[in-house]
Amino acid sequence: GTAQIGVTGLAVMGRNLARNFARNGYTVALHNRTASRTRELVEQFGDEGTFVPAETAEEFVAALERPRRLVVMVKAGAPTDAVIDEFAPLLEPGDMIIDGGNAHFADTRRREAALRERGLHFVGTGVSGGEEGALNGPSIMPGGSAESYASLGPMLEKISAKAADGSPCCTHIGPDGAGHFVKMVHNGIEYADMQLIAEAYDLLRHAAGYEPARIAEVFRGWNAGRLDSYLIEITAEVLAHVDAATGKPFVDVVLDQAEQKGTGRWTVQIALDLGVPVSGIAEAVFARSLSGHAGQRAVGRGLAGPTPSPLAADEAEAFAAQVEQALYASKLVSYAQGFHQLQAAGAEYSWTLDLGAIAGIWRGGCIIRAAFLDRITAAYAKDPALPSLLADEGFAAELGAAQDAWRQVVATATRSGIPAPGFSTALAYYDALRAPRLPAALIQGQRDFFGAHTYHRVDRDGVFHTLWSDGRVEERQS
Ligand code: NBP
Repeated sequence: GTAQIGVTGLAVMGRNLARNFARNGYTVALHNRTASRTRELVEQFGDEGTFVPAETAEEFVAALERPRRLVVMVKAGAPTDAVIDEFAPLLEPGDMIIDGGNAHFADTRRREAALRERGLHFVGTGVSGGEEGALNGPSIMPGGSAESYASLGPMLEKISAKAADGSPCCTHIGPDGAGHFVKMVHNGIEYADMQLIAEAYDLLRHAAGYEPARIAEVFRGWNAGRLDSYLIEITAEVLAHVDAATGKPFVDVVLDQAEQKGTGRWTVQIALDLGVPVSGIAEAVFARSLSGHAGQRAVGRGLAGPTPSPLAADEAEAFAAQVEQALYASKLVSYAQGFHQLQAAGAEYSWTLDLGAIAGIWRGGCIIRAAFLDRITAAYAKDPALPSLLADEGFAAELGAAQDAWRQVVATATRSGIPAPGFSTALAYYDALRAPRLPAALIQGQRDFFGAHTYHRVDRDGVFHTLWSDGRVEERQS
């Protein structure tokens, strides 16, 4: 075969990835379960590069140069297994199957182990940036063996987005499911970012009394500062948009029930298993879920709230500046939590994750791209063993400077009866980290009381249980 790469699964994502490879000079073999999609691609975009269309799996495999690089871009789940079962028997040792779908990392670990037994490389790869990214340069998070990356990496780096400094938004993340894991946490962080931005909007609208067009202006201003990011930029556009049919702000004609495809939920489920407090991501997932429970929300219409006390015009401007501080601080906390989850997963699954490099490849081609990610890369460059992003001096100083405003914003939200779960939980996390003593000591006492679950002491080593009926303390074998 002559094709350096093949793509099977030619819906929006696969088609655009195939075109991206072709536009970058690679010969691309094409295959899809329904052959009409393959023909359509060649008819519409055949002049963009060199394509080798194949109708059958055998033709497709024969079109590829060896070792074969076969990108699977089908619906995640059972379809991915079906495609693997179809192609694996046709492949030879050293060949690579690259799964670019949104697979659960546990499925990727299972598939990688099974294919490794047969001498095949399975490269679970996170691809971010939607169809637009797939065509013009996504952020790419490949897992799998280092050997496969040596052969595949340069091609993926070539078609990836480039950061402002020109570096590719693609790096070898780590073995087996590491790439899909990192993509999942990326999506979880995206949920938290979106929720925090939405809370900032809600507060500016209902506490400061700003109209959507005015809030769009505020966001444009923020986008010129440290919050400079794709999500802030598009938020300003959405808020400035006027519905053509009604002449109303677009945001006022959209049903306020947020949907989700599941990667945020996975992030939280796995964080619970790992014991990592990703409260910002969790609140974001719960907030979407709450928004969709129309029946529960109908009950809320009968519940009392505070007497409205809108801010005066001169207070509103100062408040908007405080919201910027609260948003930045809360964002920093949710990134610190997400990176804690990556750190914990690295330890659990024996992946050596380069956290600074991961922040680096999110600078372009993906939804959470932001100027701020350079700072995260710099923080890990300064100290690769940083236990938390909040341990970085620069970030800690910014949180210290933001905290008064942050507290004011959370207090205003509470007083005004405006829900701000993202801001509130981020602040609670910050304060919990700062606390010299946590009431966890009391919880240990309760556990020992009702279940003899034992406790450790601050003044002596060992495991203890109090005989609660008479106050005597027993030392237990640990
Ligand atoms: P879809 O997720 O809609 O999947 C459609 C493709 O899967 C078609 O090529 C279809 O073939 C193929 N397929 C199915 Br369904 N069942 C199959 C089976 N049993 N055997 C073989 N092929 C099968 O496509 P997409 O939206 O392009 O997404 C592709 C992957 O990329 C997904 O895993 C998705 O989660 C991920 N992703 C999507 C985005 C995005 O923005 N859409 C972003 C990032 C990642 P057919 O033509 O014969 O029906």
